[in-house]
Amino acid sequence: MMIKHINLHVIEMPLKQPFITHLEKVSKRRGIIVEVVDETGLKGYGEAVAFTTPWYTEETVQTCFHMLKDVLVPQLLKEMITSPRAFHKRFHPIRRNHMAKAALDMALCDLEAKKQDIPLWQWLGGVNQQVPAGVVVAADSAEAAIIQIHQYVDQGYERVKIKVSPERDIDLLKRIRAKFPDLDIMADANSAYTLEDIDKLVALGQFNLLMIEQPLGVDDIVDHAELQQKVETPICLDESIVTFHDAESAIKLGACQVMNLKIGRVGGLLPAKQIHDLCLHNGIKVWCGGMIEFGISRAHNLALSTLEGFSMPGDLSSSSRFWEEDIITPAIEVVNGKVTAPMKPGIGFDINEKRLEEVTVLKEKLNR
Ligand code: OSB
Ligand code: MG
Repeated sequence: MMIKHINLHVIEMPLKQPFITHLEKVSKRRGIIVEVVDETGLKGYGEAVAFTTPWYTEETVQTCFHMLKDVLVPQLLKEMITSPRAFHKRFHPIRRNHMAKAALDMALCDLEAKKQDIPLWQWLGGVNQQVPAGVVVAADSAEAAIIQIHQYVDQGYERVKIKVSPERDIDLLKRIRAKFPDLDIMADANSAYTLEDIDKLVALGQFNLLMIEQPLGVDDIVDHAELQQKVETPICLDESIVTFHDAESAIKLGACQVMNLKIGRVGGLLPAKQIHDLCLHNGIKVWCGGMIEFGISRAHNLALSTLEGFSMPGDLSSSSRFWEEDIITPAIEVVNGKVTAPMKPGIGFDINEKRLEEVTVLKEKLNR
C-alpha cells in the first residue's frame, strides 16, 4: 500500500450553545480533518482537536496545521510511511505536538483497519461494542445547568460532568444535587484550584461525586498525590497526563484513582492504548475524554472506549449535543444511554460530504 495524497480540511461550525469554563467560552469550533488516501482509493480519517487559542493545551489549530503541512505529512509521504506503528517510530524524536500527531495516527489506524476490512474498534482490540454515554454541562449559571441536566437525563445519559471553579462550585453542586439526588455526577476543574483551596476541595466530598477531574496545576503530579491523601473524592487526571511516563509517575505517586484518556492529548490511538494497558494492569480506572470535537474524532473516541479498561462513561455524547449537523453519517447517537460501535470497516462512519464541503474554510491537498 502506498499513500497517494493527504487532504487537510480546516473546518468551522458554530456550537448550538456556548461551552463555558473558567478558562474560555467556546461559541464556534474550528478544527482540522485529515484525509489520507491510498493508491487503491481507500480513505482514512483523523481530526486535530486543538482549539484556536491555547487555553486547554499549548497547541492551536494553526500550530497543528503547520506541523501537519510543513513537517509530518511531507516526511510521511516522502518516506512512504503507512503503518501507525512506523509512524510513531519515525516521529518519536519530534517533541510534543501531540494533537497534530494524533490526527495522522487516527487517519492511519482507520486506513489500516479498512485495509484489513475490520472495524477499527476490533482492530484496536476492543471488547465492549456498547459504550455508556456521558455528557458535559458547561453553562454560566446553576439555572441553565439544571435545565440542561434535565434534558440530558431525559435523553438517557448515564453520567453528567459539571465544570467547576472556586468561583462556582459548592453552591452550584448543592443546587444540582438537590434536584438530582441519585445521578452519577462528576466535576471537572480544569486546573482552577491550588493546595491553598484544600478546605473547598475537602468539602466537595459531601456531594458524592464520582470524581474530581484535574483540580490542580495542568502539569502537576506531586501536589495531586498530596491532595488525594486528604480528600475522599477520587481524583481523575486529564491535562497532567500527556505521556506514558506521566501516567507511570502518577501511578507511582498515587496522584489519581482515575485517568481521562484523550487521543489528541496523548498523541494518538496507539499511545492511548498503551496508557490504557498500564492503567488496567495497575487498577486505575479510565474513561475517554471529549474535546468538543466533530464526528471523526468522536468516532475514534468510540472505538477506543470499547477497550476492556474503559469501565465508566466518558464524554461521549450525541452529535446533536453540539452540532446542528455533523460531518459524519450516520451521526453519533446515544440510544438507551449507550453508543454502539459500528460493524463497518474502519471508524464505521461515512463522511457527510455535503456538510464537510459546507463547513470547510480552507483545504490543502498534499501530494507525494
Ligand atoms: O477538560 O475535559 C476537558 C472540552 C474541551 C477542552 C477540555 C475539556 C472538555 C470537556 C469535554 O469537558 C466536552 C465534550 O467534548 O463533551
Ligand atoms: Mg477535563
